[in-house]
Amino acid sequence: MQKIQNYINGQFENPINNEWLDNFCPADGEVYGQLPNSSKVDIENAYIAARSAFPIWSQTTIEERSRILIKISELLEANLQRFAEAESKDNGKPITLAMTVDIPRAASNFRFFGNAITQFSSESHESIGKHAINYTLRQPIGVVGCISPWNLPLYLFTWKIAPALAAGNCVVAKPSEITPMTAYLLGDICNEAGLPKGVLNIVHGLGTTTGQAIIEHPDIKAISFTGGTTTGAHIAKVAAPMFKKLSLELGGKNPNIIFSDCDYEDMLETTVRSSFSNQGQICLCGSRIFVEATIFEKFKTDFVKKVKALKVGHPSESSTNIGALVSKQHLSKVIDYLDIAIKEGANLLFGGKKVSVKGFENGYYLEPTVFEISTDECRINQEEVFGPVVTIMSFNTEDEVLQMANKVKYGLSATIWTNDLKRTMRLSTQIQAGIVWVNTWMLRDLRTPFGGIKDSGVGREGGFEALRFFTEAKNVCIKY
Ligand code: TXE
Repeated sequence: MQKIQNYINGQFENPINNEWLDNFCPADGEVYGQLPNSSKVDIENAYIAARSAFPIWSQTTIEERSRILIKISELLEANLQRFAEAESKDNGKPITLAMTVDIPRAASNFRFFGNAITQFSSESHESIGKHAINYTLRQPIGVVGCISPWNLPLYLFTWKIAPALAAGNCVVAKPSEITPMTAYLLGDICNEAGLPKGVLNIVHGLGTTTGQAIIEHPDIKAISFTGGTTTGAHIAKVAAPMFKKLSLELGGKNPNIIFSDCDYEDMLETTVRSSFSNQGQICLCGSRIFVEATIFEKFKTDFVKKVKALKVGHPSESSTNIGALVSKQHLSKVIDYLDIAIKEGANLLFGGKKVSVKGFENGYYLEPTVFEISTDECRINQEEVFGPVVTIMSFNTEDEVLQMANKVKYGLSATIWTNDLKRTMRLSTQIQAGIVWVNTWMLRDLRTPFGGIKDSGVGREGGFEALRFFTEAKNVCIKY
């Protein structure tokens, strides 16, 4: 059984209290490893290492920081297969997804921010008539905390770490206790790439203890967090009296709005993906599908036919479309929502049952599930299920669908399918979301801002937004 360790000051260490947590493989429900159940003391040690590394790292030239980040990216690419296998085993996601999305994107995160920092500039303003010049310094904050979830483990972990490091900060990071493996493997890669000791520290453990120690730490002055909305609210409350900078990327309940004038086949293919990729466990998944009444019946038939054809199977098989859900607890949360939907009168069009995969009967598999609903007020359409479950509902007018799209507490992303330019402009400005896709889904350009409004969070990451978050702006005014 593999025991993973914390990565502190460039070295691998057991937790001080020698306490361990089990790590389950979602594909078969077996314990296959252990991870540290770290305490406050481990976080303090990580903080001390980061603080000691900060004077040198923050003064390291931009070229050198960039070179090291790009080297990490290259090493991740060279180890693609090994990382993808680890990610798939730890999370239950199809290996094909880990090979084509998760690990390549983790490598891109380092490459992107390694390059972006060389282009990150600050402003200067001449105060005409006052004989003064102002310029703004963008200084690293110091030691920052990065806390990431289990759905896209290395992808989201590195999405935070890479800009934090690029900007000259030192980091105390905690991956999800449910999927710690690739973050653990990253430590060796960082050493090989020449990242100085203490610049990045990775501490494993539970959110309520290890994570809590990061957010409570008085000298960790910025926290970048991705996870559930309830946890996000808790972090905001703890951090507020210490005036920490916060970037919170939280849940979503995203509308996918389909008009009859769209490119139908493209829409259908993409809607299957936006519904069920990663077992529906992506905050950007379009779990509320609204279809214009004139094509509703056709869409219903075609969509359900495609969903029926998806293969639920062991994540390591290349033919698998839908792997295992991340944990037993999460599977049971999703199943509870199926019961709630039925009780509330939703019409089950397909799915809704656990799947027994031969040889892996204890794995956490669930059929992709489609409900037809007649009111958007039901819980299955309002609350974040975060599983392979979607609702479909028809609409008649643009105004009606806009109202329904906005009538949830979340505001992360939205997708619109139409070829009508004026409608595109009207809806994209009025939809309450941080990200709007038109005739596509999850097409990401890393230069663009990423984040949500309402209960989907505060702050933006991506591109220079992330570098702004991880720096303090200081204005200097010189009179001459
Ligand atoms: O997330 P948590 P959970 C949603 C999804 C899911 C729900 C709960 O609906 O069902 O959130 O998932 C750490 N101080 N998303 O419980 O708890 C925790 O250890 C500091 C949406 O798994 O928010 C982990 O590293 N840290 C989402 C991270 O927070 C704490 C992705 C996320 O865990 C902490 C995942 C604390 N007190 C779930 N408590 C998205 N936005 O993509 C927990 N953590």
